[in-house]
Amino acid sequence: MSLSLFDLTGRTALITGSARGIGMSLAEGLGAAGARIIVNSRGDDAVQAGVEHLRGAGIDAIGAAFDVADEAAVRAAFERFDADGIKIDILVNNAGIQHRQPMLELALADWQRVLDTNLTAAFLVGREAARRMLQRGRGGKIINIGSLMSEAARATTAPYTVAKGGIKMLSKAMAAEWAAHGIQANAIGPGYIHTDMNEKLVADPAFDAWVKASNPARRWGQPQELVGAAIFLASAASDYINGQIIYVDGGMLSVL
Ligand code: GCO
Repeated sequence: MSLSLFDLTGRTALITGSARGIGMSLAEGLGAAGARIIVNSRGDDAVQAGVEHLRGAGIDAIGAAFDVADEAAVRAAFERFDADGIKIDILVNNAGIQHRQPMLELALADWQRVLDTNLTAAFLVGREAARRMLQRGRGGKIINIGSLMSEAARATTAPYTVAKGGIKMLSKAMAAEWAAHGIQANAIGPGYIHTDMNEKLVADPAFDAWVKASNPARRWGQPQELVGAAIFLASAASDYINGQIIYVDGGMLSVL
């Protein structure tokens, strides 16, 4: 079998929240596999820095700064893609925030903010991307970034947990409506990955020890370790896979 099955040359990938962290690692990985990368974040400066970083690595990259949780901003961004002749073949709904607080103390505004960014945004961006994939009749790939919290809860992370559980089911809903049109929608569930969002957890000796004791791999994951699953789900290798979630967690969800 040829490795061209995993070749993304000629495809364009929009990765939301890709100016840093997991999103940037996925941008580097999909770019190295041949895709043109659209870097997204809310801020122009962060997007431009991400584009320059990727270009420095020889990756074809452009930027699109917009708030993925703002319906009007998402629509306007896709209208700009249309006007510029940019056709998105691969969408990675990666943008996400964390808010750790016991539910009894949690303000509705914080609950809503996490759900808007971590779940509703995937619907808003997915809807616009799928609309165009259907119109083009060439199918496409949607990869939603879930979490261990797509499957299990950790106290003090309720809105994040609920949103990531929703990401798993949104991937199935997308498959239910769009798979017949050649759009494969799936999810990746990262485990405890050493990113800036988790820096405080890594630095906490008790939490660090818990992650290592609870994980058969006995270590935190690295963002780059998500790239293989992303290339797989972004490529022809997954053309008959719909509505699945691949946990890249060292086995943490598989053991007691
Ligand atoms: C936490 C962490 C987790 C990880 C990751 C696990 O507070 O427990 O932020 O949510 O970020 O999502 O899969």
